[in-house]
Amino acid sequence: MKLRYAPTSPFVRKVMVTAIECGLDAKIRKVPTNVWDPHSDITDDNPLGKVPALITDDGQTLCDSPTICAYLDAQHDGPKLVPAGGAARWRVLNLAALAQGIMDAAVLRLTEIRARPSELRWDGWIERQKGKITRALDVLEREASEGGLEELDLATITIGCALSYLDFRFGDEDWRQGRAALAAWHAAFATRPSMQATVPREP
Ligand SMILES: N[C@@H](CCC(=O)N[C@@H](CS)C(=O)NCC(=O)O)C(=O)O
Repeated sequence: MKLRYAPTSPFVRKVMVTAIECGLDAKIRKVPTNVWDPHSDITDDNPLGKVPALITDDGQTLCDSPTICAYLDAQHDGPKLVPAGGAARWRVLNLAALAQGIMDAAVLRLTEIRARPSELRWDGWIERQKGKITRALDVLEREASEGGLEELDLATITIGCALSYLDFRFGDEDWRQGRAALAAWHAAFATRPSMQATVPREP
């Protein structure tokens, strides 16, 4: 398998952590990709021009990290990262979607701040994204305080990567303030070898 990746993307990190936790990391060749380079060939693999994109051994290209993670989860015989059915399945998928939403909002915020000319910056948009992050974090704090994040699954992987991304890009804003349970959960989760092996770095 081949993974088009960027070392700072939270979506890519989620895929890489998933690959490690599923024991598939050694089967994936990682191809560094700068999606913002106008000469990048990423659109040959992903028409959306985004990373991650996974090219499977049978030549399919998969885009969007939830799809890629679902594919990887289907390629191993160990405990599955998404329960096969019942209420547990929808809970994991929903929490994963919530954490994915934090990533989406954080990346949109960063793009607005970094990529858009300052005279065109839309502060209302930035505030809107911040609100999404704050409300989602409050839900996750409740989950953590009720012991709802104890399993290793797609939800906890996505939450761990989303929180670490906030530290990486918005480290001056203390998401831990008033969220002691989530902070403690994240501190423990971040020590997993899969998280340690994928710490984001500027290229
Ligand atoms: N929903 C996608 C989001 C992927 C995404 O937005 N990746 C960013 C990097 S963090 C990207 O490639 N952006 C380039 C663009 O939007 O053109 C996923 O979960 O994989």
